[in-house]
Amino acid sequence: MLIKKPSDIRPSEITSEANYMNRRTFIRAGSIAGASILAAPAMAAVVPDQPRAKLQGVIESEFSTDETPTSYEDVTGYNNFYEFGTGKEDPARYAQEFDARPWSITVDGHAEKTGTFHFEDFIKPFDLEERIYRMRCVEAWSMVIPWVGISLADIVKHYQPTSKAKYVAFETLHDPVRMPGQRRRVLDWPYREGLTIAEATNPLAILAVGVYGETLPNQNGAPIRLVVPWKYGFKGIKSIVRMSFVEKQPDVSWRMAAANEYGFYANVNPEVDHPRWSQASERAIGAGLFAPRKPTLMFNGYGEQVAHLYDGLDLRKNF
Ligand SMILES: Nc1nc2c(c(=O)[nH]1)N[C@H]1C(S)=C(S)[C@@H](COP(=O)(O)O)O[C@H]1N2
Ligand SMILES: [Mo]
Repeated sequence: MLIKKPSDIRPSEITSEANYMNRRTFIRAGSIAGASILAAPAMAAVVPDQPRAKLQGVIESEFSTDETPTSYEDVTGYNNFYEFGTGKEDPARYAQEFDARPWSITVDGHAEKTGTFHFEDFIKPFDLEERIYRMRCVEAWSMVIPWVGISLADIVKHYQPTSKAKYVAFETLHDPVRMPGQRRRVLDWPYREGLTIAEATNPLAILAVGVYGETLPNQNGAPIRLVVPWKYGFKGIKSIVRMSFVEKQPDVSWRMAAANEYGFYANVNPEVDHPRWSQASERAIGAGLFAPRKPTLMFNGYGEQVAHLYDGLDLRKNF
């Protein structure tokens, strides 16, 4: 079971859980009230510009899994971030000198509000939440990661996309001086990703700014990266500098590289194999060499929350 239901809550947790839910309801009621006195979030999100700095005012999310998180060492030492090399240990080694400040994010396309914002101003209107999510890489390994992030739905709504906006596209910084892996054409830079508006406004999608209660290490996508727990890890684009509201399905990096292997949707699906390997089971990073592989769950176990997004869509064709 992934997400706690009331019946799973231990008696000792009930008081804090109830307080938390009340606070959450209050916060949501406040944001629905629009321009009223309750409109401001409980906390203006603030993220220190130092690596491994403690994040303050983080709300616990109701969406967390109750699985034990993967160790900090594995979460920050076994990564995919081709801008810093293609080996799993390259990002931790070669991203250390990267300075993720100053940072700005451009919001453009079909939205009422657009512009270029300092990272600090971009995150300020929102709440910071800790969400412990199960992550599944297309390479058939998985982790459980305590992200700290902002609801992507809240961010999207803030910019008021128009009816023409059918997708949200994201881009990573393109700077071969600061990101040495971009000097090789292993991908068509910048790294690009996208979601439908319905996916981007699903409550499970977040833009993460921290992990394990601290600011995001460079190798995990500082200062801000996407996390979509029901999709393969490659959808979780790192070090985002652009968010565009677009009408047509955007180009996305791995599909551009190999359209027969990687689709736009990239939903975790044990029934649809990658052309070169099975997607039916996964290896939990940190569980040890002899630990049995775990069966992979449809939508990574988040089906109850997201299956409706794909009603009527053939998930074999739209992989
Ligand atoms: N910009 C960028 N984002 C990226 C990647 C990348 O190479 N470049 N790799 C993706 C892949 S394949 C995975 S599995 C996740 C890994 O995230 P993590 O290292 O924080 O676990 O990042 C994704 N985001
Ligand atoms: Mo991945």
